[in-house]
Amino acid sequence: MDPAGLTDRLDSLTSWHSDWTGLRVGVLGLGKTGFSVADTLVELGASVLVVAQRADDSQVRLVEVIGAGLVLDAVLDAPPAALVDLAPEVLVVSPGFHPDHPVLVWAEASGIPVWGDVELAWRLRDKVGTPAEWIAITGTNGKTTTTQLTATMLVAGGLRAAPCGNIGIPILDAIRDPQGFDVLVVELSSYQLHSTSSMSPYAAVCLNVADDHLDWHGSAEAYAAAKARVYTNTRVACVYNRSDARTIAMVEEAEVVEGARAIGFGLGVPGLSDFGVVDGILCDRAFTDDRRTTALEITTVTALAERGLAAPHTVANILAASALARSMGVPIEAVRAALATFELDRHRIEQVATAGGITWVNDSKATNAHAADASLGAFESVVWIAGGLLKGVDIEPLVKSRASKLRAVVLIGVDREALRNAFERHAPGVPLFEVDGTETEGVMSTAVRLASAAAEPGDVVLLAPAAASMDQFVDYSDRGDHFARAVREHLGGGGS
Ligand code: UMA
Repeated sequence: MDPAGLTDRLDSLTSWHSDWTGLRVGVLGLGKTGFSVADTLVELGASVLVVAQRADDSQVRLVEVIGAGLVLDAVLDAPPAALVDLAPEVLVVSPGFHPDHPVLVWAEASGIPVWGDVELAWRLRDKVGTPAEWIAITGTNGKTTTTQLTATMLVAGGLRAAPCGNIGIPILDAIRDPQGFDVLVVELSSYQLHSTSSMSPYAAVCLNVADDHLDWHGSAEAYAAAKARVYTNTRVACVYNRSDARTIAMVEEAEVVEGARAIGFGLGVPGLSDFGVVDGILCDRAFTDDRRTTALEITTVTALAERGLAAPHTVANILAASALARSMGVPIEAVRAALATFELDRHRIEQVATAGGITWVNDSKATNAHAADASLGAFESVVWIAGGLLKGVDIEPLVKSRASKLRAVVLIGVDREALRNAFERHAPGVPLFEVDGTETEGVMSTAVRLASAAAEPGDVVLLAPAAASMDQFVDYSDRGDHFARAVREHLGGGGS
């Protein structure tokens, strides 16, 4: 097919009910995303070839069962012959593939359009009757909590809503749910936004932007530009963080649908059209009849503190979720009801034990400097367990700004040198211990032993690594589990 004809055909594929039969598609990756893409496209009658560097046995069998082709190539430094022979009309890429991957470079040079699964899902969203509205959530930190909380608020308001996307449920699985949804709350990573262009969400938020995934995007600007795409074509509410200049600029510069409102959130006193905090009361000053003179009370910081939800960044996430839910017309009473039962997922500022006046906190989810900064900000005097894979991010500003509240630091992981240098330069007075070695088992027990020796009554021992975990652990939850187990073993039943 000539390039113009090809473009026309792809442009016309905007519905589940379009004619996808015979469309030649390469699917790159065979994790959660790749399988959901292949399964969907085979169902639609497309001709699908999956290409991946690795896959487990059950995934390989499932691809056979659904009737897609599969090429496994551990190196994959060039497009496999079978993919070239297929001459795909579109390539659907899994988010973990780096944009410079040889197969993506080949696709670009060959004029083959590259979509992510979110792009495909947006086009297919009308499978089950009236398409669900989408609420799109991104940001460096807080995405998953905000996504879960928003979905909980929508359900409390009587809507059929589901969280999906980067949170772990492929969005193509959500749009194929036989019952359908009123609203999908879609957590989007910067990787997914990079390969999405048609989406037009009802409401969108970028919670915050700090350096992360620089090794993937190449620069802080490219990373922020990917995040900014969340607001493109937003129809009703662009929710932004009043204390993050980059999210404010994103909304100002976004191409949104005429009439979309900008709604701010932040820990300070809210302006008109904002969510904020006045005298310890979380308020909605955006969706009230008389927002000039009144604000609606959502809850209080004291009430949140009783339920472990009062860390400043958690309060910010609650305000953002409230803004998104209220933009969909959820009554304030339903927002309150959702907050009364909501619990943070594990590994997020999770109190593991207290013993001898020392509190042990697992915030393994703090996989970058920004998250670790928020975590350190929630405590007064900390023995900090940090380190892992730093992902190309400069750790010095964090060490410099938080040095004054550190009793001691325990370094783990492969990228210790950058952290050690940062401490030598900016916090030479903070006692520093290192856990040598990279095998998983001993790391946390040694770290816990060192931290325990350094901690004094009143201190918090905080696992908030500011780094990814894959150098030593399966993922952040595995890292957190190892920490919690090591703490319990160390305390030997002496903690609570
Ligand atoms: N693969 C290769 N070569 C590569 C990269 C991937 O062959 O260079 C193949 C392998 O077959 C591998 C598969 O691709 O098994 C994995 O694909 P993937 O890494 O894109 O991951 P998925 O299993 O498809 O999961 C993805 C998200 N993962 C990433 O973005 C890395 C999941 O987010 C998401 O939950 C899922 O889609 C459903 O939408 C996880 C994540 O770590 C939680 N996200 C990052 C984050 O939150 O920081 C962005």
